[in-house]
Amino acid sequence: MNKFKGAFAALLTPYDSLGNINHRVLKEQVRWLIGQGIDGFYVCGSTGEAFLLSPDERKAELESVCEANNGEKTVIAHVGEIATEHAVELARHAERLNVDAISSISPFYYKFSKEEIMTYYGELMESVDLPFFIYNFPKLSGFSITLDILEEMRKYTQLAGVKFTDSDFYLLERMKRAYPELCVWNGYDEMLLCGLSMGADGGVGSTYNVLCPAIKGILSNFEKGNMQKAQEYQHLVNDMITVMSKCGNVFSAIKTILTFEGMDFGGCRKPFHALSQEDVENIEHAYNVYLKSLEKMKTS
Ligand code: MN9
Repeated sequence: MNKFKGAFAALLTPYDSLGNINHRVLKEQVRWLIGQGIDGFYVCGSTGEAFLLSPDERKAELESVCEANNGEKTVIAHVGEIATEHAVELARHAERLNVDAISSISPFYYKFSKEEIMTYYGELMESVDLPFFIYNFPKLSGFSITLDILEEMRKYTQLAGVKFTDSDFYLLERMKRAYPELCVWNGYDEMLLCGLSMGADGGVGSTYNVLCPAIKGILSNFEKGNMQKAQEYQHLVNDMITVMSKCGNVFSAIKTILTFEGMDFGGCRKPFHALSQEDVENIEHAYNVYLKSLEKMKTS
């Protein structure tokens, strides 16, 4: 079994009433997701509010996840930062924790040249002895990984794949076609089935934290060639994502559902806004409908 195939939850960061990371809830979440059938964890990515955390908080978060996971599922540490040195420091820390892989968004905010970004990735890959996944998220990073870039980066044996958060599925297909040995993860949960159809090996997603059984339903039915059933699961997922997206902040919406499930995640760090009471009620209603539909689908 390839440990990089399947469904990986982009973990969220829970906070206590003082605004500090709530490690107890974080560990509970890891165990709960293992019970739900998750294949692994993507730690301190966009969903984990990486850029709203201090480097020490990111390290502590990864330590708690590894402790709760206890070597059972795949752990991928997102170590992306603007400064190469900072990312390298996080990568070395992740290596000491024996994670399965590291991953990084391209350095952002400043308009770094392609060469600067390639040097960043090269130095990061060479700093540790771990498989590496490029985090391609052009909409937020402003930088898109192309086939030429992949070709250049293949000189690093650490390069293991791409987390592909984009809806250019033609590019995803071209990547898998040219480099079948690279693992490509679909990044937009609402389009998981498109990504799989074009060759993705699985997905990393924020909504996997609360919709894991439906996500696994998409993956397993796709694998069996049962497209109709896979589509039905994608509809279930998307009905939820539509409601969650209306809240403005999907992460707070997911945290709200986890709080319904008994894990008090708090909100997101400021400047993110808290959800309105109306948003919370809409999410509660949609989640109850989702749970009922899921039960029905399991028995149909
Ligand atoms: O990690 C997530 N990306 C971002 C992937 O949120 C930036 C996705 O899981 C989305 O949250 C999800 C909802 O749009 O597809």
